Amino acid sequence: MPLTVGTAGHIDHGKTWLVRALTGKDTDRLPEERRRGISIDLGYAPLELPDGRRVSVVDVPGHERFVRTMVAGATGIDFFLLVVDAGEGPRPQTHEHLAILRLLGVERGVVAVTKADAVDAETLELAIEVARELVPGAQVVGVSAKTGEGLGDLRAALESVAAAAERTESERPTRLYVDRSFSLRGIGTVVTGTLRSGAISVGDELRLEPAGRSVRVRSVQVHDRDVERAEAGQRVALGLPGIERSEVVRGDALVEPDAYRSSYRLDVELEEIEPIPDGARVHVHVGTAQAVARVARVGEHWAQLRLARPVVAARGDRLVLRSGTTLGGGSVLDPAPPRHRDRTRMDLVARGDVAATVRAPVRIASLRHLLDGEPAGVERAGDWIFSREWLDELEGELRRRIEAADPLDPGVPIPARPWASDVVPLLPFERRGARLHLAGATPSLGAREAEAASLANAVAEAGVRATKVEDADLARFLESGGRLVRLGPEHAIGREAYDVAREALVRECQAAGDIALARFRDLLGIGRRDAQLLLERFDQDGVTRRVGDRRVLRRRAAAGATSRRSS
Ligand SMILES: Nc1nc2c(ncn2[C@@H]2O[C@H](COP(=O)(O)OP(=O)(O)OP(=O)(O)O)[C@@H](O)[C@H]2O)c(=O)[nH]1
Ligand SMILES: [Mg+2]
Repeated sequence: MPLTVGTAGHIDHGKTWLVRALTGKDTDRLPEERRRGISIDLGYAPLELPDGRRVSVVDVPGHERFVRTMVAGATGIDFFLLVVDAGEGPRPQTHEHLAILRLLGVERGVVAVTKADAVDAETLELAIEVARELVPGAQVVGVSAKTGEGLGDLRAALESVAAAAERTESERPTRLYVDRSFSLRGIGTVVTGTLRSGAISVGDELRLEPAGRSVRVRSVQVHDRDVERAEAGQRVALGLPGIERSEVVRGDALVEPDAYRSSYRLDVELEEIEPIPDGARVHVHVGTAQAVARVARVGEHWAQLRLARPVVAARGDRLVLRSGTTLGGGSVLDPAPPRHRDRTRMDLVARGDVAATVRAPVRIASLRHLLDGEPAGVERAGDWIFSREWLDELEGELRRRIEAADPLDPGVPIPARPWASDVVPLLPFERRGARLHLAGATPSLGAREAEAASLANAVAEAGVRATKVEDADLARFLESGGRLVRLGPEHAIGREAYDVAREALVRECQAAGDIALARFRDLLGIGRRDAQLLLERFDQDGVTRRVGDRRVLRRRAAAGATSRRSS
C-alpha cells in the first residue's frame, strides 16, 4: 500500500537537506527558493526504504508565512518526519506544525534531530531528550544531512512506522486534491496530487470540482513514470487535455462523478486550541483547499462553517482553522449541510444516524455523501427517501382534507410536488385523473340533501320555464344524477320538461323544415330568454344547428326522433 510521509518543522531546521540526503533529490527547485535558501512551495520526492518499500516524501516550508502551504502538504499524509535543529531545539513552527499534524489526525511519525555534526555530543543528547518529551511515543533519531550520520537509523525508523501505517480511506470513491498544476509542451495541462482514495486509469472521466467540469485523463504518471493506473496513496501526475492551466488550481478536487459534493457549508465537530467565538472569521484548510469562512457555533462542540467559496469534503475529513495562528480544527460531520444551525440534526449526524435526519422526501443522491451503504430505517420510493412518520402524516393530512372536501366532489388534488409520482402510489387512496379519493367513494349530497330536494322541486314545478340556480355545484351534481338539465351557467329545467320541449322542437322542424326563436317561444308559451336558453342547449346537445336566425335539425337528431317514434 503506497504511503506518503510529510516533513514538518521550523524554518531552516534542515528539512529539505534531510530529504535530499535521504532521496538524492533537491526539492527546492524554484529559483527564489534557491536564491533565498528557504522552501516556499511543496516539494516531492520518492524514497526507497531498506525493505524495498517506496514511499512518497512531501517536503513542506517552515516559514511562518507559509504555514497554509504546510497544511496543504500535510493533508492526506500517512505519517510525519518532524525535523528539529539540534542546536536550536523546538521553535514556534515546530509546535505549530505538530499541532496541525494532530488536528489532521496524523498521529504517527519519526523525529529527526538534525545538524548533529554542528553540536557537541552533550547538546545532541539534550536535544534528543527534549524531542522525546515533545512527541511522546515517536522514535527520535540524531542525524546529520551533511555527514550522513544517523541516516541508516532514520531509514529504519521510517520503515517501522511505514510498516505499521494503515490507510483507511482507500475504499472510498476516487478523490484527488490538486496540489500543483502546470502546462507541458505537447501534453497540455498537468495536475499533481496524492490520490486520496479510489484509483485513476488512463481514459477515466473525472469531475473537476468545484467548477463541476468533466475532464478526461489522457495520461497517468506515478513519480515521473507512466502507468496505466494509479492507486490510492500514490503520488500522481495527470495529463488533462482540453483544460487550461488557469482553470485548475491548488485546492481543486478531481473526483469520481457524483460521488462527492462541493459545498459552501461544512458542519464540523470542533477541536479548539484557542477559543473560537461564534461569528469568528477564519481560514478553513480542507484537502489542499483553503477558504475564508464564518463560524456559526452550534451547541458546545459543533459549528457550521460558512465558506466564501465552495470546497469538496467528505464525512470524517479533518480540517484546520487558522487566523494568523492555528486556532484549532475539526472533523467534518456533514460536507454539504442545509443552511441552518440545527442542533438536533447535527447530533443525529454526529452519531451516524443519517436516516434519522430525513423526514420529508429527499433524493437519495443528495445524501450519498453521508451514507456508507443503503440507508436503513427510512422508506424509499423511486429516487426518494423519507420517514415512515412523514408518510403517515401525509396520509392523515390528505385523509382529513378528503373528508372535509365537498361531498359532491369528494377528492383533493394530488400534491404538486416532485416526489408525488413516486410517493402517491404508496398511499391507500384511489387516483382519478389528477385527484385522490377514498377508495370506492362516490359523490353524495351529505348535509345538502334538503337544499338539493328544494332545488329539484322548484325546477320540476316550473315546468318548461327556466329556474335560476344559485349553487352551480349542486346543479351540476343533480344534472349528473339525471334530475335536471342545466341551461347556461345559471339556469335549469326539469328533465321531463326538457324532453317535452325537445319533442315539440323536433316535431316542428320535421313539419316546417326549420324553426325560429319566436315560433319556438310561442309553441311552448314561455318567455324569450328561456326559449333562447333552451335553443342554445339543443345546439350544444347536437339536436339543432343554427342557420342565420333559424335552426334546423341535425341529421342524427332527426333519425333519433324518427326511431323514437317508431319504437
Ligand atoms: N551543519 C549542518 N547544516 C545543515 C544541515 N542540514 C541543513 N543545514 C543548514 O541549514 C540550512 C537550511 O536547511 P534546509 O534544509 O534548507 O532547511 P529547511 O528546514 O528546509 O528550511 P525551510 O524549508 O525554509 O523551512 C541549510 O542551508 C544548511 O546550511 C546539517 O545536517 N548540518
Ligand atoms: Mg526546506
